[in-house]
Amino acid sequence: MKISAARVIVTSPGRNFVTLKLQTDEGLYGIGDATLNGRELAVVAYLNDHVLPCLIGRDPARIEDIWQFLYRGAYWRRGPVTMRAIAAVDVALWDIKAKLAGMPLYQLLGGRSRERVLVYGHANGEDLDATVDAVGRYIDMGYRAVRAQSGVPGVTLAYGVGRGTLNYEPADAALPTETAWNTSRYLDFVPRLFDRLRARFGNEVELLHDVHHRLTPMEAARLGRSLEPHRLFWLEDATPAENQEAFRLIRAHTTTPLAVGEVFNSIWDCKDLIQGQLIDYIRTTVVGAGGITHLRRIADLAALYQVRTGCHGATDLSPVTMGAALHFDTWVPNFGIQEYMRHTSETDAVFPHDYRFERGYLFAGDSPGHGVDIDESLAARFPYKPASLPIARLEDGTMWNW
Ligand code: KDG
Ligand code: MG
Repeated sequence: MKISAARVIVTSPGRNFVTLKLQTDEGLYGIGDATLNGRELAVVAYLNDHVLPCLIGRDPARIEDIWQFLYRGAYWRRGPVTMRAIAAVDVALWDIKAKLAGMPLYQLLGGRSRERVLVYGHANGEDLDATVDAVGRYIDMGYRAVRAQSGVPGVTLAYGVGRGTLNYEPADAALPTETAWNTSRYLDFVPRLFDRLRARFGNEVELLHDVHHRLTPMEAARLGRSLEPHRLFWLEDATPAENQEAFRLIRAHTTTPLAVGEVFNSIWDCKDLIQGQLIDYIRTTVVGAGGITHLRRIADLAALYQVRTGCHGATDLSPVTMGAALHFDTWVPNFGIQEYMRHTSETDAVFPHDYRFERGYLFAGDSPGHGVDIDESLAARFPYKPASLPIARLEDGTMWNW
């Protein structure tokens, strides 16, 4: 069998997605996600100009060799654009291999380690009352784990606050929206939010919170310590992790579990965090880090240090990533949790899939492959729309981490 054609499909059913379709000379095809929020066309160009011409005529069964060819062979290694392009190829190849075997992808990875995949949803509100109500709505929908984000009094456009729907999309304008940040107000507010949530919902529900890179290591340590009584499932991205060593300081001061890694794209971004046992959950996902082939290596390293997985699953990762991630989650021995932000109904229609949500869990389907397809004629009805992620500045105008 040979790869006979490769095509990139860009569609925007509510938001932009980049999908790779690899076809074989025997009629089988596989699809992979290559979406990079706000930088979609950079990955399209990388795939079209540098990756796809090298794939035609290759044996699709040689997943590992093609991965090494695209990673080592590029000379310029890593980075979000390269690793997303590699991920799209890798996932499409696993899809083909599993379809050829007539098996759901989790069977090829080693089979089931669990019956269902625990997920967390995103509750958010413009203020404390609205956020408490939003968490209640997620619990009513059956969620057992909920991420809570709230508007902060005195902070314009705090991270993670949606506009009253289940689908929060931060890439809201062609050019970046500017938001203003105030750390003191945030640090005073967050413990009050979790006081209210625990008082209202008790300890049964798992609660999570995303700092979205806004704090320094010492501020993060202070927040982690102040949230210890609220028994969070995790505190996410408490400080930027380019310097992995920074987490040592946070770790020394708090027992609140730490999660990081949605922006990582290789094992090298988290090697010290894992080996130093500086985190509890690794957030890297299939599309972010070179596909199933590389994510598996990260998970295996993490398992040695009792670090568990918590794959990124925001709506800017397409249903193809969600499908592949659910097969990975069904197999991976050191599974922690899976993020699950619901896609719009338009997106779900463009990407027919066989995974399903029930009472706080997602279930990978049993059809051969990763179980997600693309309806190309429907996709063509939603043309690409430029959209950027926001930026954050401190109140004096200094650029900050969004
Ligand atoms: O594109 C950026 C989003 O994926 C990110 O803001 C979502 O932080 C996020 C999360 O935890 O889902
Ligand atoms: Mg996050």
